[in-house]
Amino acid sequence: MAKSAADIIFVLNGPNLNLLGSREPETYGHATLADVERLCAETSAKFGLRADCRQSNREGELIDFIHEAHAKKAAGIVINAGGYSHTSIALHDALMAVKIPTVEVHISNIYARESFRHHSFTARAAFATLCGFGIDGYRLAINGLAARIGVKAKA
Ligand code: CA2
Repeated sequence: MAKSAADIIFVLNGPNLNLLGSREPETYGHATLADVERLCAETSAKFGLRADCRQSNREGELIDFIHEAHAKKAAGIVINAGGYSHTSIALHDALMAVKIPTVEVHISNIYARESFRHHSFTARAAFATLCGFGIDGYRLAINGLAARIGVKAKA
């Protein structure tokens, strides 16, 4: 049966995350964005959820995705806004406006890196943040999101 709107989780990746697996493996590992999206699809499916995965290098397009998540009555958002996490009040405002349970993910441990990465505007709009787990952070985020919205793993 087709999934209802409330079964959708939006997984949003921001600028430069399309480069995953091709550069800076010491910081971001060897997995590609396609690997991340596969992991999110598989993890979501365990809960009977569907991951709608998007990536953009443009702030406004990421805001449009957040609005679309609202329009489609998405059950949750997992977001790695990349560098925009540290700069974008507009992304923070979009997340606050839609009131969708949100988890922020960072592949690297942003607190073990440069001080300009230690603050995240988007984290203020999320109920939880994960960083430093590599791409496994996305799996953990979906597990945490499912628990938060009261969805149990299917037998
Ligand atoms: O650790 C993360 O997931 C970050 O959100 C990644 C952002 C960075 O600006 C944040 O501070 C932390 C950068 C994404 C760049 O991704 C690349 C992946 C591979 C090669 C080069 C860049």
